[in-house]
Amino acid sequence: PTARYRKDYKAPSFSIDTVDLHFYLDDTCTRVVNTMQVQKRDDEPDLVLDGEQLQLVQVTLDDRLLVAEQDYKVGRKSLTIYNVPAQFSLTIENTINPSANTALEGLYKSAGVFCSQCEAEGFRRITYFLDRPDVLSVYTTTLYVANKEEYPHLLSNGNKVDTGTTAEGLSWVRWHDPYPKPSYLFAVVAGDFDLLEDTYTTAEGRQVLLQFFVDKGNLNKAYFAMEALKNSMRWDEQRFGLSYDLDIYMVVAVDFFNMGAMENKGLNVFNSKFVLADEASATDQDFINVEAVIGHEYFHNWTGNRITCRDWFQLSLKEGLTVFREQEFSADQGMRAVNRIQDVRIMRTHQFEEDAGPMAHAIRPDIVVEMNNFYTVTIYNKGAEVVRMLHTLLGEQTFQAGMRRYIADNDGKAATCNDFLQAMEQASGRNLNQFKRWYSQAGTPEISVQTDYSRRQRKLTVTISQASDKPANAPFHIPIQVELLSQQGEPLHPPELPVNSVLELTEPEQTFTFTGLKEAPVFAPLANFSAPVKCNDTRSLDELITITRFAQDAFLRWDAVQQLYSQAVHEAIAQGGALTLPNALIDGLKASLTDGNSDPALVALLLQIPSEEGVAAEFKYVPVSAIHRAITELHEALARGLYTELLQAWDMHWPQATDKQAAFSKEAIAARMLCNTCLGYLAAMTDSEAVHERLQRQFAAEQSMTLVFGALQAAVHNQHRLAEVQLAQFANRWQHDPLVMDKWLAVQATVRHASSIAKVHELTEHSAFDWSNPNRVYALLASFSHNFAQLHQADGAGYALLVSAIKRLNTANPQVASRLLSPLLNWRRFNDARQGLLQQVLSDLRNMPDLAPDLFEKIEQSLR
Ligand code: B3K
Ligand code: ZN
Repeated sequence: PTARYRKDYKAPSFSIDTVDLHFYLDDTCTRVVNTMQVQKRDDEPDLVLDGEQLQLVQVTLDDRLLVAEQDYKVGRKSLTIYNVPAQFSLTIENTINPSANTALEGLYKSAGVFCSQCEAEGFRRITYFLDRPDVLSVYTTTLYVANKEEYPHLLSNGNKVDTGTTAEGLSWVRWHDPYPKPSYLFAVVAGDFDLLEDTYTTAEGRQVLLQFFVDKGNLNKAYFAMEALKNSMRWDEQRFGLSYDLDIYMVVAVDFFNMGAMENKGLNVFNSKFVLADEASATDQDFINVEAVIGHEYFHNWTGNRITCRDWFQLSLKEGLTVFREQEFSADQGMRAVNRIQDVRIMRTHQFEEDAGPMAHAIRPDIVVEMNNFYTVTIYNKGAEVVRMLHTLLGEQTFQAGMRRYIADNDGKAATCNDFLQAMEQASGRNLNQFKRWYSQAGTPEISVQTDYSRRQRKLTVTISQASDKPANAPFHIPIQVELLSQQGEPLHPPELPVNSVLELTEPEQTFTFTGLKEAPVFAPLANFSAPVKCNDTRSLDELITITRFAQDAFLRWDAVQQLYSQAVHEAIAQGGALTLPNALIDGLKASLTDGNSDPALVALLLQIPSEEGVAAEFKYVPVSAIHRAITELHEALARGLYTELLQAWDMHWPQATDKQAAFSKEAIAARMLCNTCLGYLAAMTDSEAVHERLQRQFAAEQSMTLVFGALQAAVHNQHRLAEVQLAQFANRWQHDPLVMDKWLAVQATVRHASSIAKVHELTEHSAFDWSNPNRVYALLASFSHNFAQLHQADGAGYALLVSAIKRLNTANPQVASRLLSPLLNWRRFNDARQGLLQQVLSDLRNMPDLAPDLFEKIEQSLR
């Protein structure tokens, strides 16, 4: 495998204006006939098309059948046509084997359904093509099947324009997509589904037919997703002024899919877990995820499809921006603070970790071996944070003006991150030159804050400095939203503080002064997590407690509590002694738990302690077992210290959590969040009858998977004596539903106990598990790979378990294998013994025959 560099970008030598595709669908030998109208764009004599795993049948150029070797050459991953004219029609006929396609990239057949996945470079597994995002073509697609009963639905992008039967008796359906698009947005689906239909009328007055195709018998689980789609369409009109542009929008839910979903023009393909949901089988979080992913794919129609990426190095142009839009959509649905805190957790545990490891990359990377490896938390979530920083700096109005400008200037084109920034510059009149470094520099900056108060001058001097974990980095332009509080907790707004409370740090070190302050205020930086940075915190316990009680911003209050947890954990680790929590913290948590007026969702988040993985990310050298011990002690200390209040809170919120009238209201969701959190601690009190009874009561709340699974998770993770029976009952009740059984697999893989390794091993033999289905592999093995202390067991048993799975998936499904590999890459941060074990498993993997490029790239980066 070879690396590609961003700096080497060269515009394509040919354009392909139209593509006329004919698919003769067959399980093992699908015939593809692809006719393209091609034009030369420079003086390149030969046309070199991409193609992988294709059987070429014949090539015709302007009605002339070409001769192999003389007119063209077939390479392992290309087809070169010699000396082509300035303008010509080219017809390529080839066959593919969809049944043998276990990598689920290109055209594949699984569970009786033909389905395609082309992003990033899967179209070349369907036919020979210029498979790059800056080649935009108008597609017409005809699908032929022998047996219409087996495949009543034959789908592709755009509008259905014709149907018929051939002389040989094949049924066919033809689709035409009027919008030029890159090949990665192409899709076909053929299968037998139940169909849910609705309509939406856009602000422009267009009547859009909305269709959801789901597995037979699952129609009642698609209503929520349909509502989410309509909400997304309305929201994008209201907040961004963007309307849908075709007369039909289709969503197909499939069971075999490598990732969440795919935004193919007019024909989204979804992993069924992000479409299907009803209360008995899906948790509130599942519903929230469905809404978010439906929104995300819909929002791509403008940010991704109408304006696409010039090359794959620009991936964050569409992904970062679309995640930002998705986050704003979710927040506008009503739980903004809760969403923000959850997004920050993802950044801190996963993105900071990636940025500190061997695969660290800027949101616009410079070098790529396997593109599929770059659908990362950095490109997606940090990309969204960078867009959010622009939004913070510019404000909603100016940001929206920038969006309008971006769209006006780039609609119908393949754009770059710089095009986006230029539109924002033009709309705002601001110079974003320094801000651009967020696109080119990897790593997590760390800011340090020092305050100095002069009573005589009534003046606060704040010195903020920034440092980077990547020595070559130049200073970033960092928006730091702040709050100033009096000792009594009143908000202060000295004249020097800008109206939006955003300080702009552009130098390595900068001083800000605030006057007219009668007493030393509490200075709280990074409100709303205004920048994806670490903050070297030296604030006193008293200051942190003031923030937890009085900050206006929910993230600041939450973060101050996180600081207190983190301090306790770090002290316990440093001293090797027992963990102690400040009384003021315990008292504060007690007060929140029993306060009937505080938002139970936010209380639940306050009680969420850092994960082992999250704590590990704070260490340069990771003390695995000390972290494990400290987190266990923290969990137990809270369970013991808050026992009475946890019970009280559970009892207080139980009626709301089970209120049938308000089933999916914000209030009910919040109540269930808190009941689950309380039980998650209480189940550690294994001798308590009161807990036993509530665990049983909540597990019996059959109408709500949120509650049932919350109880199961509490019992299993605390190794409560109810765990075994509940696991058995749950399996018995849900064995017919693989998406629910995924939860059952995951909960067992995440037990923070040495027994989890043997358990996971045993579960790979269970009938609920299936190596060929990515959802099953993620549920069991990816879940285990984040069970930090168990993966990193000193004897290497955790590594062995993961590595045998990776070996097994290397050729069958490299994308899935590659996801499992990531937690093993950062070996330099462990002790000598673990370093040795990890280096050994990585070089073992490297020596595998047929090592997939996805794995090759990561292993090389890690061992270099
Ligand atoms: N664009 C797709 C991801 C494709 C991943 C290819 N390995 C889904 C999304 O981000 O919306
Ligand atoms: Zn996306």
